[in-house]
Amino acid sequence: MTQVHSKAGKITVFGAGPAFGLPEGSPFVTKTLVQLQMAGLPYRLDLARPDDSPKGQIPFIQDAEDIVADSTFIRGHIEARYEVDLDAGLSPAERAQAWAIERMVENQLGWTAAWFRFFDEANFQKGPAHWFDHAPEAIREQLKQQLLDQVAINLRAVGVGRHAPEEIVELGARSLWSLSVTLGDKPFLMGDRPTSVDAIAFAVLAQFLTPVFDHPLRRRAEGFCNLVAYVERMMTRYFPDHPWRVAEPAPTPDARVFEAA
Ligand SMILES: N[C@@H](CCC(=O)N[C@@H](CS)C(=O)NCC(=O)O)C(=O)O
Repeated sequence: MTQVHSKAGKITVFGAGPAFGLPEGSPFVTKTLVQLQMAGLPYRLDLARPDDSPKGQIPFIQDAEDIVADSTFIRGHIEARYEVDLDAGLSPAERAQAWAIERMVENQLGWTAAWFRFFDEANFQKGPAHWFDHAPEAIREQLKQQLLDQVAINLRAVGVGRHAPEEIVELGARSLWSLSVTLGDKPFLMGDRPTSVDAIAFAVLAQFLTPVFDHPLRRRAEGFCNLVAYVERMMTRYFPDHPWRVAEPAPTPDARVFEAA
């Protein structure tokens, strides 16, 4: 499946494609798609597996002869090559604050949502388990277990996976509160117009709020009305055709694991 955002685009973004009620299943790919739009650069989204990337993760992009992996380095590439500043208008102190928020969202908050997606059995079955729908039946369960084992290692490495579920909720809720207070009644995190940090904050918050998965952190996120409105605002602005939270969408079976192998 290929989604062509603009026929004129020369930048190809490699990502997961729509999934889980979201326009793009990976929050880091979503970040890149939003930042490309912020920069006014057309793109084309193609499906890829993390193994296809030089860094073993999505997103990565191809821009003419350059392949750039990792959303933050992709942003750096965009800003340098196309002479855009996604944080234009921000003071050095505001840029520093935005970076700190981004690190919290990427390196802590996102992992708390990931725990409930992979280690809540019902959520796993509705979501990531479908990545193996096209695998040979004889090895399907083994592959799911391998995935869970790898995610568990990652979650332990970042610390989140060492805690009880209720403690993970408290950690995640604290960061949701932090985002909610930072946003306040502004339209975007750093003020009246979107800047780079909005791309990842939106992407990760949408992962919490998608109706496909049910978990205590989704309900905590739903309690922050300004965050709910913020995600709707960003979704309308950057993915106007996406039917956001209109109904419980069917999970998107993702065949790329075996079709691309
Ligand atoms: N620091 C990376 C993180 C990217 C990332 O975690 N991507 C996930 C998908 S959301 C991935 O490819 N995971 C596969 C893996 O880590 O093996 C970035 O900003 O691009």
